[in-house]
Amino acid sequence: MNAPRDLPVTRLDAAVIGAGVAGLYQLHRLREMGLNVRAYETGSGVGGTWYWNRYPGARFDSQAEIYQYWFDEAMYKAWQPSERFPAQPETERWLNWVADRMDLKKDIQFDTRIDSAHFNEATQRWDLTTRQGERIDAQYLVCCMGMLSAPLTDRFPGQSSFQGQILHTALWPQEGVDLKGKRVAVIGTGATGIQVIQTIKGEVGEMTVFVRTPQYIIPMRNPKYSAADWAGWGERFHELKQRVRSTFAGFDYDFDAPPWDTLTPAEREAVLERLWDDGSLSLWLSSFPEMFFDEAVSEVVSEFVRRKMRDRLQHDPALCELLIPTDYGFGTHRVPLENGYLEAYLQDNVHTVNCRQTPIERIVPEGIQTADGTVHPFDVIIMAVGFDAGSGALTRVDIRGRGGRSLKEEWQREIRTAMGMQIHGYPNLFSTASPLAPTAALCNMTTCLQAQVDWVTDCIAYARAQGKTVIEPTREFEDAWVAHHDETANQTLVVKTDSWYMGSNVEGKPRRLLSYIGGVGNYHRQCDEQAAQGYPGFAMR
Ligand code: NA7
Repeated sequence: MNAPRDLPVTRLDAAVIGAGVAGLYQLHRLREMGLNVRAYETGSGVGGTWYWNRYPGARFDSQAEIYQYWFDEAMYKAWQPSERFPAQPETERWLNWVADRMDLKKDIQFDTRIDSAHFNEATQRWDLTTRQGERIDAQYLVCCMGMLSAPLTDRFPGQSSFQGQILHTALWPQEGVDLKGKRVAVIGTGATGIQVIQTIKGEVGEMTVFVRTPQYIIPMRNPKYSAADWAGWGERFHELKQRVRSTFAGFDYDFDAPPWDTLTPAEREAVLERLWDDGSLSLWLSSFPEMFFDEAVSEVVSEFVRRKMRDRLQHDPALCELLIPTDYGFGTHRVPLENGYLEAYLQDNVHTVNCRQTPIERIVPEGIQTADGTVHPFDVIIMAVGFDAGSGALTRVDIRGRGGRSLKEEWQREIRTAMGMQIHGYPNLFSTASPLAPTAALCNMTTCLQAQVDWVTDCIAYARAQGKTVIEPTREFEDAWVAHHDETANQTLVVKTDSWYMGSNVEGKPRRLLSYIGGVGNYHRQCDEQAAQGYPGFAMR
């Protein structure tokens, strides 16, 4: 299938899709290289995740000192985060400030959705069409479309019949939503649902939370940052920049507790207590790696967290049964940070529906009907039901590679990439935050996105310096990467737990751990080796 020929054509060296954390930096790097490059963004502003996710309570849970760009020390020092875990409005402001400082917006086309991208074998270039009626002819296509950018909006039958307001958290209206005194439903208790619930609990009239899978949580400690605090982080700029690239998950903490077997139960408990009190993801990503491999260790750590949760739920048997996980291990899927989430359920105006016992059947004009026939009436339904993660951003676009192969069709059978940055059969297509790299989930996003952008840029520069016009991973290298990815994943307990990490939240999605779990440092070492050896896993012509 070819793109329509009668649309106006823009000819580029490189087209970047997306103007979030990765897209902004990619645009900067390719522009710096002297390429004629343009970024295309569906939103009306920069920010990606931080443009779309405006729901109440949205914030990141990487510390501000490492959720940063590392290419400009002065820029790092000039921005002053207000707290350790800033909320969405501040992060959106920050990304706008970065884009303005780098003068990036003049090369970003907003309000533009790329509908198709076809590799033209005659010209060896990409042919893109936009929904707005434009064609783009580019040598390189770099997809910086985010790993959580394809929201699952059509989740329940009857959604359009609802007479109140129905909202997916990732498509929250810019003007906000007045929830004061309203009867509000929240469906979903993932990281997003938790942020929503704890934030709106004091504003709504009545709130009913539809809980299916309960979550382990860690209370967030979120102190304000003064100018002096930030100056202190600024002094550590070079050290942090190096460190985040080599730790397990791209944070400044790492698994540095002594081996589990060498400690007494009391000593283990002391480590867990210390990390719990840190109020960050360190309990998950820098405590005992053994919890990812050993069921017995996993159970001890899980029980530690359950105990904390029971205390906060005042040992209410029904709430504990509903809200404390028992059938999967702590950290085998995303652990949300929270602040007052569990306490919401102790309020008189907060009610629950146990979707394990009475699943949601459909949305009706008045509200939500559950399998027992009950209709729960609402004014507003908030769907915090997640995303087609990792692969969804790419499969929403009609991407066709060599021989007309369709990425959507291929990934319906099996999701595969070479190091998460290229795909065999799709020459000169690069991507960030895609499956089989740590950026698909298990990384502080700014760390891994920047490293991927740097790798992509260096790869393009290398090929050009060699006089090559086309780069594509070999089938053998991609096979080897997939095998390495699976082997690493299958040693862990993560593959046993259902969640978006495994693609199991989307019906029919092939099961595979989306994120590379061999560690960020290890991943970067392998990427660096490919580059240092002249990209032996990639064919250039
Ligand atoms: P998640 O983590 O995928 O959470 C989605 C939630 O929605 C989860 O609790 C689901 O329960 C629930 N859900 C989905 N479908 C249903 C139905 N049909 N009935 C009841 N409950 C349902 O998405 P988030 O947006 O919270 O977080 C995604 C990532 O964004 C997060 O990990 C951070 O990295 C940022 P289930 O677990 O399927 O039983």
